[in-house]
Amino acid sequence: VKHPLNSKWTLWYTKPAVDSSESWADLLKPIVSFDTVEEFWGIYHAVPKAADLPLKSDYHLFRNDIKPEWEDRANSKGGKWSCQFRSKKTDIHELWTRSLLSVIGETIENDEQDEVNGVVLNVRKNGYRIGLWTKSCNQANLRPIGERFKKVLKLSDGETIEFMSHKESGDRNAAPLIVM
Ligand code: M7G
Repeated sequence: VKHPLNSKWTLWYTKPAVDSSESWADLLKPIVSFDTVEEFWGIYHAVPKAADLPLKSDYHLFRNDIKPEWEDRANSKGGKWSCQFRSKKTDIHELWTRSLLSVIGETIENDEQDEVNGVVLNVRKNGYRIGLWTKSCNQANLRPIGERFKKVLKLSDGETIEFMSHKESGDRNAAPLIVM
């Protein structure tokens, strides 16, 4: 017996660029899609763990046929909640697993909501970053999702997440829309 998820999900991978001739689009590829709990766990155990990924790589898990890009119709008016983990002591495997489960199990938002498009893990020199991508920049919708995301990421008091619209994310001087 297989237990269906509410949506189909696709895991994407961005491989690290070897040289600057490789574009964003060359580096980003879909790996596998699934729509049941059992398929999810099979894939989860088959792919490299978060802590074993190389620098400058990303995992992206996105709903249905949404591409993990700002340009996708579902993302273009939205943004992301993001949290940076600089400490080497962070158990990124656990936090990424919790993030994946909250998204595919849809506990990150209320039943009547349809805000969350996907979740992204960036592996960078200055640490890991987990981003939760949303359809809109509607603050009333985003705040409760952000509160849940902080619990998923086990943040302590004083640790914050930031929401940035994708439109502004290219602008180095832009301030986040929400910090909490
Ligand atoms: P990043 O991986 O979000 O952050 O973006 P980083 O600075 O920590 O590495 C790195 C670069 O990847 C951006 O400056 C863009 O050139 C490219 N890039 C990232 N994203 C998410 C997109 C996207 O959605 N669309 C396009 N066209 N390029 C992107």
